[in-house]
Amino acid sequence: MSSSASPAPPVSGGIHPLVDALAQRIRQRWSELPELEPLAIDPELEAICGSLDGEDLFIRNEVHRCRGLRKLHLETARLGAGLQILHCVFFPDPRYDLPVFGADIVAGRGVVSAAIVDLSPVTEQLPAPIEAALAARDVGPFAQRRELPAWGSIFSRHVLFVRPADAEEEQAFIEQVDTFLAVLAAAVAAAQPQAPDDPATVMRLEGQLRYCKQQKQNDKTRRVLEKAFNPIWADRYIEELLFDDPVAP
Ligand code: BLA
Repeated sequence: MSSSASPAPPVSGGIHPLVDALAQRIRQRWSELPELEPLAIDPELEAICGSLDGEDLFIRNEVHRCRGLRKLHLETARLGAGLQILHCVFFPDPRYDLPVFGADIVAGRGVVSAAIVDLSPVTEQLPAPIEAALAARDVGPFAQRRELPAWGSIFSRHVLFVRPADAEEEQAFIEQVDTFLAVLAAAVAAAQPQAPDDPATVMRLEGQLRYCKQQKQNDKTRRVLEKAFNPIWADRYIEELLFDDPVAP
């Protein structure tokens, strides 16, 4: 199911090898999606550079869309005090019966404290073929699983939330993300759109709105962005780029 593993590239500009390797894998996977095209992004948000307490600060944002997914967002960032982040969310077009793909890595001073991946339902349950494929997967070797915060009720029962113990577990995490993306790609290939005013579409739009609302309760994200930039900027960034409310198709 996974593609051939390439060796982790050297640390470049202070990017953690796991962040870099996972970003490469995600880009490779999205390049295989149907009708992939870049979305316009405010140049002020595309590449952000600065410094904080003498540390380099940067954010790189890439945004695409494809058939079935309204927004594919990948952010790689270094946000002071050695904090490195990979943030990735694929938001479905609500006309399609598809879940939200999300992945997040937080690394500080070379140690990955949080690695999470999920295909999250926007209705009561994941679509049956996705549920079956995730249930059948090899769940990996991870020794240190982490407990979800309360707002994490949006995630599926297959969510993987770990602190990778070593390079081997970091590689295993990449393969897990790859599996989730392959399961999503198969669902995208099979999905057929429903009408914008179909009750199922409307329900999925509401589910996606709920997903965004819950994610915005993650104070840890907000705090880091407020410290690196400022509260007004952080709020705009979260509301307009990270978890903007979906509009009706
Ligand atoms: C946790 N997210 C965190 C933490 C930080 C950030 C600093 C605490 C690290 C830790 O608990 O070890 C920061 N994450 C960011 C920032 C961005 C980011 C600044 O993405 C973006 C600019 N978060 C997401 C997505 C998911 C996610 C898409 O953005 C999951 C799909 C999950 N992050 C997530 C979870 C935690 C976390 C579950 C743990 C929260 C907790 O334990 O309270």
